[in-house]
Order: sequence, then C-alpha cells, then structure tokens
Amino acid sequence: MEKSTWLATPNIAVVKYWGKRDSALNLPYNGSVSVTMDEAVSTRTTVEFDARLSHDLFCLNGKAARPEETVRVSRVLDAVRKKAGIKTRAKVHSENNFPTAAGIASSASGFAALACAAADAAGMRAGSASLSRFARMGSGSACRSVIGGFAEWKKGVKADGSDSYAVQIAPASHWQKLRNVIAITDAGRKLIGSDLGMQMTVQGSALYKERLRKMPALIRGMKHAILACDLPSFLSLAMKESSNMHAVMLDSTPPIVYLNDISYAIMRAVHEFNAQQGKVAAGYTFDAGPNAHVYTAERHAKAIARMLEGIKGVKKTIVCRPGNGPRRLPEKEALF
Ligand code: 2P0
Repeated sequence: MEKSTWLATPNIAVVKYWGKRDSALNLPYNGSVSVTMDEAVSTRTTVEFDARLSHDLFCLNGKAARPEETVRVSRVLDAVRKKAGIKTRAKVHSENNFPTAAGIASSASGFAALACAAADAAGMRAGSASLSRFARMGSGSACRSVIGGFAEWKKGVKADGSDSYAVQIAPASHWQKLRNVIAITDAGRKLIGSDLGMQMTVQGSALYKERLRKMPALIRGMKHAILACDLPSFLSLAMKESSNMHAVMLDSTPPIVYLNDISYAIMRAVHEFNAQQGKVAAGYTFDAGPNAHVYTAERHAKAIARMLEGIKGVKKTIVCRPGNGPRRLPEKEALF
C-alpha cells in the first residue's frame, strides 16, 4: 500500500458546534457554518498502512502522541479501514505550523489531513461526504475542514451518523476579499477539553435549549449573508453567535470560561473600530479558547492587525484568507 501525505487547514466556525447528541460518533445537536482558512496555518499528515504493525502508531509534532490522542486517530483509521475492507494498522505522523490546542482548531486541520491521507493511502477514491464523515470520527469540527471555502455541517438525523457531514456553501473564490485576523492571546493548552465542556453545557445549561431553538434560522441567515457577500450581516451574526455560545458555556455547571481579559479588550476594540467606521466593518468570533478571530474586509485587515497588536497581552497576529481545502503533497514532503 502507498504512503500518502496531505495538507489541511483549520476552519473557523461563524455558527458554532457546541453539544453532542452522540459522543462516540461526534454527532452534534445543531448544524454549523464555517470558513476554511488558507495555508497561513496548516497541518501536514503522512499515513502508511503497514502489515507488520500490531497497532496504530501516531507521532504529533515529532513526538510519540499521548494515548488518548492515538485513540482518536485510530477512530478515523477504523472508519477508513471498514469502508476499504482492510484490517492493516497504520503509521501516522502529523505536524502543525501553529500552536496545538490553543483555540485555532488544530484538531480540525489535523483530522481532516488524516482522513484524506488515510483514504488515499488505503487506495480509496473517497468523495467529500465520505472524507467528511471519516474526519468527524476524530473531531467533530474536522468534518468541515475537508471542504474548501465556506462549509455547512449538516447535523443529520440518523443514529449511525451517515447523514452528518459537511457540504460546501461556496468556494473560497466566491469571497476572496474576506480576511480573518487571528490574535493569539494565549498559546497554552485549554483547561477544559471541548468534549467535556460540551457535556457540561448540555446537562447544565437551561439557556442551551433556547440556543438550539434559534439555530435553524441563524444558519439560514448566515448562509444568506455568505451567498450575498453581505459583510455587515455576516459580521453581526458571527459576533452575536460567538457571544451566545460563550453565554451557554458560562451557564453550565460549573461555569466554563474560555475567554480572558484580553479577549474582552478585543471585543471592545472591535466595537470602537466599527463606531469610528460608522458601520459594521469587523467582527470577532472566539472558539473554546481566548484567541480572537476577527473577520473583516481585505482593505481593513492591516488596520485591524495593528489595532489588535496594540492591545496589551496580544502576542501575535496572523492574517488568513478563505482557503481551498486539503491537498495532496508530493512524496518528497512526506514526514517519514
Ligand atoms: C466549532 N468548537 O464549531 C466549535 C466552536 C469549539 C467552539 O468544534 O470533541 O475539537 O473533537 O468533536 O471539534 C471544538 O470541538 O470537538 C469545536 P470534538 P472539537 O468549531
């Protein structure tokens, strides 16, 4: 069997996934909408199935991965093996060019690259729906990173998860002037993993029911804003949605807090910027961590990056465009 290396990039949701109806299959309570980023941030993953192996081997950023990380990798490999009709174990190496587990969704790019490389190494010609389902087994949000441009994860209704995968709303070329200015405020690992955090919210937050009730209309509105390249609507919906997710996190028992004082300073600065512009020209969204993703138009990206760098505690900014999704790398770029 062939060795295969793929590069994938994170996606940042503007309608967020938070809450699972099935933890083993990573099936969500609600659909979500995201933008897949360009290669300013990326994960490269090499997979080789090898009949001599008795179990899957996984190295992350040059070191043997922790057992719980290898279990998640094996879940993706198992889904690929089942579809390909093979039992062979695999060697997997993966490298991020950005900090792992710090709110820039390293799991999304990682499991998307893994799904593509594993299917390819197994000799499958998998379509995007299959690749998205494979990636979802490692990390829910990863199912959106196999899609380039603007993606919607359809939550699905089936118990086996066969209808829970991401589809493209529009390719990256549809809205080339959109930018995401990432402000890194903290590159450390998050204290509460998403899986546990989601369980705490589903079980403990009464506000969560209201969040789910409003979701279908929010998803329709966000897709409409994307298809129309309507920046003010896109940004306004994204900011409200981010705050709604962090509100149900805070309403959990015990409360889950991923934002820090720097995150709040960024939120204030973005609203001040919009007030100066006299319109909504920038909008933030925060994942399960304190780093900000500030969406804006190309012409404002430099000013936003300068503004964010002026906030005490912001360590670094990275400007991303919408990206085209995963791609296969040549043999010479394999990690082993
Ligand atoms: C998202 N997040 O939609 C949301 C917003 C974080 C906040 O998906 O347990 O790593 O692997 O399915 O995908 C982060 O959760 O969770 C996430 P698992 P995942 O991007």
